[in-house]
Amino acid sequence: MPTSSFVPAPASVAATVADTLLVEVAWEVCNQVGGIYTVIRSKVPATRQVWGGQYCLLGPYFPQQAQGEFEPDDEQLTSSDDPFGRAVAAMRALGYSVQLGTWLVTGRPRVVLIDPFQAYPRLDAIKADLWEHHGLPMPAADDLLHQVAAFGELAKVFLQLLAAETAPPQRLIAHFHEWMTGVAIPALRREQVPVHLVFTTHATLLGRYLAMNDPNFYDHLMQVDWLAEARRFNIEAAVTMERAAAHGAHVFTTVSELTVRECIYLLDRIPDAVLPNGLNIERFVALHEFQNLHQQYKAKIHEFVMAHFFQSYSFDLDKTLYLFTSGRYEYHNKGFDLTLEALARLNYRLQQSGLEGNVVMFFITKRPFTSINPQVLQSRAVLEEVRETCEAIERQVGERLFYAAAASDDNRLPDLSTMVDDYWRLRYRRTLQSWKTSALPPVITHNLVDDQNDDILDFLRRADLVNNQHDRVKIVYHPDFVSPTSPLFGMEYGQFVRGCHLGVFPSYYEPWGYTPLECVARGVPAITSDLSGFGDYVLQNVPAHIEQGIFVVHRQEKSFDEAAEELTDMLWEFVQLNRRERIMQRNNVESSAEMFDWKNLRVYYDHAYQLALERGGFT
Ligand code: U2F
Ligand code: UDP
Ligand code: G6P
Repeated sequence: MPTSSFVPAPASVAATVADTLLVEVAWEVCNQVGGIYTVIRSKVPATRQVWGGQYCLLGPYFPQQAQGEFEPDDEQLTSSDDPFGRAVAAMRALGYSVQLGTWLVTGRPRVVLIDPFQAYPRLDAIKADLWEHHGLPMPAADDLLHQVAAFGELAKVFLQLLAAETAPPQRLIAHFHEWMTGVAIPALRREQVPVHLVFTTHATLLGRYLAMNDPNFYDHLMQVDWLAEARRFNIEAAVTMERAAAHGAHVFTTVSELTVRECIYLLDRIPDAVLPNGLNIERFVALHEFQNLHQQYKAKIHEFVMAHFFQSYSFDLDKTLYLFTSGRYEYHNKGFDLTLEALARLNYRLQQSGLEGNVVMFFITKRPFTSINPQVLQSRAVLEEVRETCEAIERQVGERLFYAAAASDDNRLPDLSTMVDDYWRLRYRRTLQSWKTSALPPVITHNLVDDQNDDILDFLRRADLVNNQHDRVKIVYHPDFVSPTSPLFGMEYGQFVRGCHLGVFPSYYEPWGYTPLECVARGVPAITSDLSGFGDYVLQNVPAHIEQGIFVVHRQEKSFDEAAEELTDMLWEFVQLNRRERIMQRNNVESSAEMFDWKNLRVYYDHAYQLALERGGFT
């Protein structure tokens, strides 16, 4: 496996930026799909710090998605010293519809968005060109591929016009993320547009498919016949585009050394650099503030847990730990299978031990569902009523006690139960009676479209890990992302993360994996794996990661059983920590987050840009 040869020498940022414009092109600008959105969005402040007004993002315009993210600003067009505005004006003069404005995220960068559908009347010609000149096949009816081809053509036109606005010694770098935008690269090269081209793949398309379907993916990687496999999965067009972009770019990069291997064997080009992913780390001035937030959001999770479980049986919330995993539903790739196995083993160990306390494990992912389970919603609503009843009783007793205290001629506390009206007593009893049930708390919060063929449910049923009262590990499978509008949690994902005690992400295939890093940034310890780009980076660059609350499960060259045992041991050790130790561990985690700040990791991008300027050969 390639190692530290990919660590760059410090680049001279000033030399790179002088007289250079940078356009970063991504499908997920103002359009959230997956992890790439997090990359470009979180990087904006650090990028702007260096590039200022010489930086612009370019992406497809989907009005629905852009709503709330994008603010048009045509005033820039009239400013003659703004080359981006001038290029947009020139493109509009040719009859194109182009949006220019600001992305409403921290750092407020300038963005250009282009509606791909306007090129549809010329789609046949665009597709014919891609095939004729670059051997890129285009199926007749694939919506995404059509949008991608159309956007690629329009991005090329924009960059041509921008290059025409750029007089030497000014130079232009275009940095494309993923094949969806990289499709513009071959034509830019063929037409010799003076743009220095960088292409980053965040995962190889074929790698993702193979990993999902081959349990020995890493052993077979070296022998893969890419074309035959791409045809088998019916993704030949996209894979060919990815290869064309990788080969056409002046500088080709990926996000982790794990993905380097895939690039070599599946794309046939050794990446010039690895650009690890960071975050925009915002730290509080006082350390206790993030600890207070943990307490505050944990209280919200307590509310959910009370509503979900206490209807059937109760347990001590003060001795309950909240663990979670989250991400797209890739049962095997995201390590849900390993996590479940380890939880079943942990449950057994806890039952055998004399240890107190429970674990509630949340699976936060996305699966097609028809509705939230009405029983779960109902329970939540009734618990609200219980709370209102208790508050009414509290008010009544409070007022009457105050009066009795003032009027009393002895110092004895009166019998408080006599101070509650019969109405409230009955209501209290009735509400509780209608709430309590002998049924077990459901393991899933929603009704899935296909409940019979769900891998998580299948495991839980087979292992009888179904929230029995005697189970010490309880499960909540929430097949939708957490959001403030969801009636069950009613909080942002980031708040949910803060309220938990540990994130569990032992992925089998994960080019980078933001979810554990996002835990660390919020001071929540996390488990990752050595088959995730992030875990691999931690192993190589953070010697004291265990003390800092980042745990890496070894999956390379290990059997499923061995990895499950290691994960079980990690969970076992975690549940044995006392509160004081957990608080200290969170402090350590939070203070290690700084090394993943883009301010520190941006240097890898600077280096790639410098290399692109050296290689372009236009000036
Ligand atoms: C990688 O995460 P991604 O965001 O690339 O992964 P996904 O969430 O699966 O979504 C993006 C992919 O989905 C495809 C396309 C993208 O590569 O192939 N796609 C699509 O089919 N249709 C669309 O409209 C848009 C995208 C990686 F897996 C993580 O480990 C990293 O953390 C992350 C950031 O580097 O990149
Ligand atoms: N995520 C989210 N809401 C959720 C769960 C996850 O917004 O309820 C986000 C999470 O913050 C992260 C992204 O989904 O930024 C997953 O990125 P990752 O790199 O882990 O995996 P990818 O989906 O890119 O393979
Ligand atoms: C934070 C709060 C403390 C609280 C603790 C609970 O540190 O500032 O007041 O006691 O969280 O920690 P725990 O790991 O038990 O949720």
